[in-house]
Amino acid sequence: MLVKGTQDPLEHYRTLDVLRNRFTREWGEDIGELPAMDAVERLVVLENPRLGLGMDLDNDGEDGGAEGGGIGRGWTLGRDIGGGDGLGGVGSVRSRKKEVKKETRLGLTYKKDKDFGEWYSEVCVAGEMIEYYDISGCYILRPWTMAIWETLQAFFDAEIKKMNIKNAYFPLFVTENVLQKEKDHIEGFAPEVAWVTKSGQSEMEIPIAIRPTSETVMYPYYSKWIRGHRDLPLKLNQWCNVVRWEFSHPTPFIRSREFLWQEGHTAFATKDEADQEVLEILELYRRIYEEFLAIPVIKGQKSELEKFAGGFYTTSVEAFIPNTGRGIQGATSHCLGQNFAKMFQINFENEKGEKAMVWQNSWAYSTRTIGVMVMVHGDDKGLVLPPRVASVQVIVIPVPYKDADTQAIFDACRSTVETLCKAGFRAEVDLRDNYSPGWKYSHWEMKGVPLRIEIGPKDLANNQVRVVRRDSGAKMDIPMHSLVEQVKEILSNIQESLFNAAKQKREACVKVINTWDEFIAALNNKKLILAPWCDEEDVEKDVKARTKGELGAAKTLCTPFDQPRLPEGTLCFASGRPAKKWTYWGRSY
Ligand code: 86X
Repeated sequence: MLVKGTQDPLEHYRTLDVLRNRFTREWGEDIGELPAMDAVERLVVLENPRLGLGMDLDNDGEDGGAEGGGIGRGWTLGRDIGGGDGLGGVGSVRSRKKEVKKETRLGLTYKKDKDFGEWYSEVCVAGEMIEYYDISGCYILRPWTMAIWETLQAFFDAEIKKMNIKNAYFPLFVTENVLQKEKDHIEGFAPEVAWVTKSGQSEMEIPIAIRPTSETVMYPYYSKWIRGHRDLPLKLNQWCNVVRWEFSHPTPFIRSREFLWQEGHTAFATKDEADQEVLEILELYRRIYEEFLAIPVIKGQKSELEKFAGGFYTTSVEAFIPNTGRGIQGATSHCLGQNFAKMFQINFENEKGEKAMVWQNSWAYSTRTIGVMVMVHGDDKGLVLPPRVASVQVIVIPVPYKDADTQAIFDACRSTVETLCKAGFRAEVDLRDNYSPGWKYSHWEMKGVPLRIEIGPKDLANNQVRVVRRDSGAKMDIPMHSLVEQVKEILSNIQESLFNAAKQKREACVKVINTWDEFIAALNNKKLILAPWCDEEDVEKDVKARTKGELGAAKTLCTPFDQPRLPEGTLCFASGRPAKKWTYWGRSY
């Protein structure tokens, strides 16, 4: 194999395992995705024992690791049998420059502010959160993702247990009959339902659906289990996956065909109890976003058009993505009223011995939370993880110079990690000897680790470490004796700074408007619009129709609970009728 512009004095790169995007010395021996991968602009494999044919690979970055698999990030398979000289000719000055730059850093191809969509996919993959799968809209959640999910899960699970909500697990499958039971609200969703119609080669007698949400799976049993007022409240939650076969553009975490979530389904004797729980759960969702993911959210109520059709009212936490100017629903907490109780006959005998219907709630948050985090905090170097959710909060990297006592540096690194772990931090050391310190810096920056500690000969001599913040790039030297206190301080400062920066960015996007012209101007400027509204359903439909286009229509995000004063006589921006409330509008995910 001949690689253009790649220095390979050790002759490591003998073979490129095309199927796995890995360089190997021998077939089957994996020596990793090397930093020099990006330096290869074009390579010709003259003989390949697996494929039999010679081939020509272009590293033009167009593939971007997106849809359809391909052979990996930035690589496309071309065919130019015998056409290349294996050296790719003499590169232009420009392309040589590019090679040098690419050789020294493993960076992202796309910029957040320039190509946001491509940047997002690339950062999810390069940060090792996600791997694309060969079914469109399905993604592998890698350990780096699952650790964050588990942190959010541990928090929420503990909080709902304090509320005496119990976990249960209901089946993945639902029969057509049962699914159709709530046909009014299923109607609109029907195209998204995935069905199992065969077992082996034989058609099944009755096809079964895969749950898109579990109302129809659970509520027949709520009807069975609830008899008298002493059976109430019934408060169950389940952690599971759901499948919605979406047709609009799939995006990792944000819109995937299968995702993980929790769904809570509760039943009460009174409306008051239900109302109170809706807000208690919504507050937990706010805390997930603001306290863990460092993302500011707006709590509010959904409009009639945007609420869960089967419910009574819907509350949500809404986040905002400044780069695309889109709102994104972060989580929802619904009061279902007695609608489902009617459909599924969930009745009970009250204290007076009369037959009554239960009041129900349902609420959910999903792995979408993690996508919002990537979008809000990530930068051109990769992921930026808030310390509270990062599975590695501190990465320690040895920096041995040529004549330095490598063993002593390694020992100092190990003991630093031990000190930090004992103090309750999540710290790791990267002692790999096949990567340079510089490569490791980029690698862990790409993965978004909040704090890096470098230990070199000078640090060793001075009994100090050098720390570098992922969020700001700020560097400082810390004496060993105050390591624990200072790391604690810096991590909590990073958590706070990330939230403040995100909040400031969002605030800069909020635009208060009063007229239709102002509304359109703000929409075109990617603003999060706060507008006085008459709260009429057909007015929202009209706004949707009038703003329809390539980017999608504008709609209400929520009516914030926190309402600014609405001066007497204020008119609706869209209808000119008297305004009833301030409502957030915008395009959304
Ligand atoms: C709406 C409503 C509700 C329990 C929640 O938001 C919280 C947790 N569920 C979910 N919804 C559907 O009901 C639905 C139904 C079908 Cl059949 C579907 F294919 C997709 C759906 N998407 C959302």
